[in-house]
This record gives sequence, C-alpha cells and structure tokens, in this order.
Amino acid sequence: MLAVLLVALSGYSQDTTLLDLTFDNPSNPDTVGNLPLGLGAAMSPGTTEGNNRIVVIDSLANKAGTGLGVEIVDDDTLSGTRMEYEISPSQSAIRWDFSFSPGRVDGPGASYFNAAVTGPGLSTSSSANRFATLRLYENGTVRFQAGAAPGAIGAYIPVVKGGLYRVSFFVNDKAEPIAYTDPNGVAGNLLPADSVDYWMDAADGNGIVYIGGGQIQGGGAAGSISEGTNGLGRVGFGSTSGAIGLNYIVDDIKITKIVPPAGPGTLSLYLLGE
Ligand SMILES: [Ca+2]
Ligand SMILES: [Ca+2]
Ligand SMILES: [Ca+2]
Repeated sequence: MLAVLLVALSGYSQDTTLLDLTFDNPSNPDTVGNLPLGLGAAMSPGTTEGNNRIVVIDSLANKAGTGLGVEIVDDDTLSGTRMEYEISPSQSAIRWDFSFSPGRVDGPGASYFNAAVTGPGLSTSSSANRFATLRLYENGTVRFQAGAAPGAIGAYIPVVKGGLYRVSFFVNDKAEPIAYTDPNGVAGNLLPADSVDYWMDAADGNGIVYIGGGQIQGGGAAGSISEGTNGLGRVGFGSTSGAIGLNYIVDDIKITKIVPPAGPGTLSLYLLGE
C-alpha cells in the first residue's frame, strides 16, 4: 500500500513582493552611467546627462545603500524629472519602502521631488494624481502629505547631504480598515479606509518611527482612487517643470502587497491511500 501524506497549512498569509529594486540584481544587471532597468519603468527625461537626468551611480557615489544606486536630478525650470514604476496588477493595500540620500541641500525650500503613490498609468508629477506623498525638498528637509491638497501634511524633518534615510509608506485603498505589521515587526497597526501611514528612519538615533499619516482628501484622480478600490497602480519620484536645485540618490525600492493576517492557523492532514 502506498500512502502519501500531504500536510497543508492554512490560515497563515505572507506579504507578497511586487517590486524589489536594489540595482544590484546579478541576473539583470544595471550599468553605471545608464538609465536604471525596471519592469514597466517610466523615465522622463530618458537622459543620463544634463540638468535633468536619471542615472545609475557606482557604490562610492551611492550614499543611499550598498552597491549601485540611482541619482535623480532636476535643475532646470523648463522641465520636470520622473522615475516611476507601474504596479501590476493594481492593488488595494501596499507597503512601499525606499532609501534615499540628499545630494544637495542648498536650495530655498521652494522645490521638491514627490515620492508618491498614484493610479495605473498616471504621473506622480500632477498633484491631483497623488494618493500619498513624501516631499523631498532641496533645502535639507522632507515632509509627508497624506493625499492631494488639502490632505494632512506633516512637519518638516531635517536631512543632511550624504545622510542615509529610509521611509515606509503603508497605503490602504480599501473601504474598510486593515491591520499591518510595522517596519519594527510589530503587528496589528490599524490603518483606516483610504488612508496612509508613514514610518521613517531619520538617522537621528530614534530608529524607525511613525511620523504621521492621514486620510485621502481632495478631488482629481486622487479622489477617484480613494472612492474605488484596487487604485494603487504606480509609485515613483517626480518633480514639476518649475522645480529646480533637486538632487537625490535612491536605492532599495521595494513594494509589497499587504495581506491581512488571517485568524488562528489550522493544520490539515490529508491521507491518500492505495
Ligand atoms: Ca544598491
Ligand atoms: Ca478606496
Ligand atoms: Ca524642473
């Protein structure tokens, strides 16, 4: 008699990685001096030199992580710079992590990159499209904006040139609250419907801390995202034409699908005979 024992675990779930960019993938290598590789990436301008550029940099220049990183620059009032990644398929609950390092902090605080979550195919450069945003200024500060204006906006957090910072967005486009595990591994944080929480390691000795959040407000595409579900279709970094003096290095960009923890796990045994 041949007996096959199958053990099935149910009731447990694991967050699914949708995008994991270190720029050091040996099977799909990036090249210093080139545009970064990435499935569904939207790059504007598609140039690696000049006042507006996106370019892979080497480990010595990469202050935002290990190995290769990417420098994004907007130093021209004639055009913006965008580096975005499509999330396919679109999602209702995601965690987005990335590391960054300011390359310049000498501006007046009038310009910023929007590190933002938007809908599929939309540009993060347009304020009406932004569901959740961390503004990376050119004067040594960052702060979040929960949604399109007049969404909740955070306090300015100081950052220094060459410093290494990491931020985590938890974004919920569902019509009901979700629970998530924070970057310190603590489970059960509740996030209301159509809301975002931000966590950040501000390199101030306090570790990774909650820096605030809020509910989506406003109209435009961001409003329509909040009204429906499965509207989280793109993340990235973008600036407006008028923005100038911006230079940031980014690395370790990761998007995961937040899967709600299920109830108590159950262990099922199946015995198949003969
Ligand atoms: Ca890297
Ligand atoms: Ca929604
Ligand atoms: Ca510009």
